[in-house]
Amino acid sequence: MTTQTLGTKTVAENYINAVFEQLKQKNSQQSEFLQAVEEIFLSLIPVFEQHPEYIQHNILSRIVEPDRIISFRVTWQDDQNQVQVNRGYRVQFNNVVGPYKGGLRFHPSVNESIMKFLAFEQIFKNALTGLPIGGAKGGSDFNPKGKSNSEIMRFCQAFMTELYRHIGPDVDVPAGDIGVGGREIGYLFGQYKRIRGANEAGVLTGKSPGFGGSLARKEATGYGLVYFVEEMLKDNNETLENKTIVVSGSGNVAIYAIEKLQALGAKVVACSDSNGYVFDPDGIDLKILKEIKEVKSDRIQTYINYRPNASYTEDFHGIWSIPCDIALPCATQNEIDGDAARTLLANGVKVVAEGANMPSNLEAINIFLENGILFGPAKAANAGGVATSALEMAQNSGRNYWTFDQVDGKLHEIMRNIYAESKEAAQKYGTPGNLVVGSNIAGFVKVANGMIAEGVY
Ligand code: NDP
Ligand code: 2IT
Repeated sequence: MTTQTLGTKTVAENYINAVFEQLKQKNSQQSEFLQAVEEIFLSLIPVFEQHPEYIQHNILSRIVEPDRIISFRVTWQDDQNQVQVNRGYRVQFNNVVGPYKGGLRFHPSVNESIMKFLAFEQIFKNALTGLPIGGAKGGSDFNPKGKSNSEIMRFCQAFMTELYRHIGPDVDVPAGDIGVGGREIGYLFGQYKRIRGANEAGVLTGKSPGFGGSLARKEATGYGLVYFVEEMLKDNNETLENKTIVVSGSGNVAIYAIEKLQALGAKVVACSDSNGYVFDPDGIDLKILKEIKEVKSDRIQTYINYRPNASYTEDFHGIWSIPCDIALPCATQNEIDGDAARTLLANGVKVVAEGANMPSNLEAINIFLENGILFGPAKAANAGGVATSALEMAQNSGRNYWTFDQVDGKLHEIMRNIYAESKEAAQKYGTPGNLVVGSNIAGFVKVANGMIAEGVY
């Protein structure tokens, strides 16, 4: 662990350090996974000091080991009839609170470490929503960029041909993540249905509302993030009105965060993709952004063809040098390092909230917290997506649909509750205002208590 815990001697700290050391030895190559675990472990020291029963039940050693990791070959044919091979994963980490639940990521960087970090975080995020969902993640090192629609379809069908035997509406319910949106979920669902010979709508979420999908699921992560930021601001007698905001990424989470921010009177001046970022001093034109990304699947660079005052810079990380009141990283893990955090700080940022999973590294988080920045951690701030997935599961079980406003209203309430619970846990355990500690503890306690109640297994 970092110096924060070195040289200390309490029973709780010794236990936490020992489990982490063992984990490091066993998983020495898995830097993202170790990073996610370290962040949570650092938050849990006060909890273990007050709850020796968690040590007695050896909760930490149990919780860091996934229930199972499924890895499989995905073989498919490209448009030139060449046979291609990718690796697929599903990490079923913990189902104490409910069926395994979490997205699928299709991106060339996908490996076991990234799958495990995402699935591990999902356990606590999902518990925080207050809904009965456990933690999982899956995906493939398949690169969707440049693939035709037919290739995407054949890949999704091949992926599901292996995955179907491991999932089910009461077992494990995948959804989207990077590179997996409504189109991919449709192809995956079609294949699952054909293989099973039954329409089990609740096996996947993020479906089209035409065949069991929930209204507002597409918008939910971005909207939920903004509802969470509103709560943070409200506690400081502030609103989003006229705030200057930088949002990284230009995918599902970024687009719908921008939509809600603009509806609430904020000005979003920049967004990005993995090649670079655009700065639009007049405010990002959402209609153009949607046209580029959702209709044409084009690069963000083309935005400047439509907007003469906008500029493009070929450097994804440079986006954090744009002065703003609020920064919302919505692209990927570790996109904000210590240097980016210091730059944001020097330029006067007041609020940072994470739409992506683990976008800030540990150094960046510490810089934000030490300098009094209002910091909304991913597990809490981006939980609106998976929460609405759970609402989709509820609608599928009830064989009905709720209206957009009904779902959005429930999402709003869930985000308010997550904020309140995280804030309360931070206060209770001696770090008022620290939502990293608060959300980690609030999520962890639900899972740990469930593990004790359900017995050793
Ligand atoms: P999308 O695939 O829709 O969009 C991802 C965006 O991030 C794209 O602009 C993409 O650029 C950029 N990006 C992806 N990988 C990288 C990278 N390695 N470096 C730089 N830029 C990158 O994904 P989502 O919007 O769904 O997901 C974004 C983040 O939000 C992820 O961290 C995901 O885990 C998290 N999240 C998503 C939820 C959901 O419901 N979808 C829920 C909660 C969290 P490019 O097009 O160039 O690849
Ligand atoms: O990281 C996430 O929470 C997601 N990608 C959404 C998962 C889900 O099951 O909706």
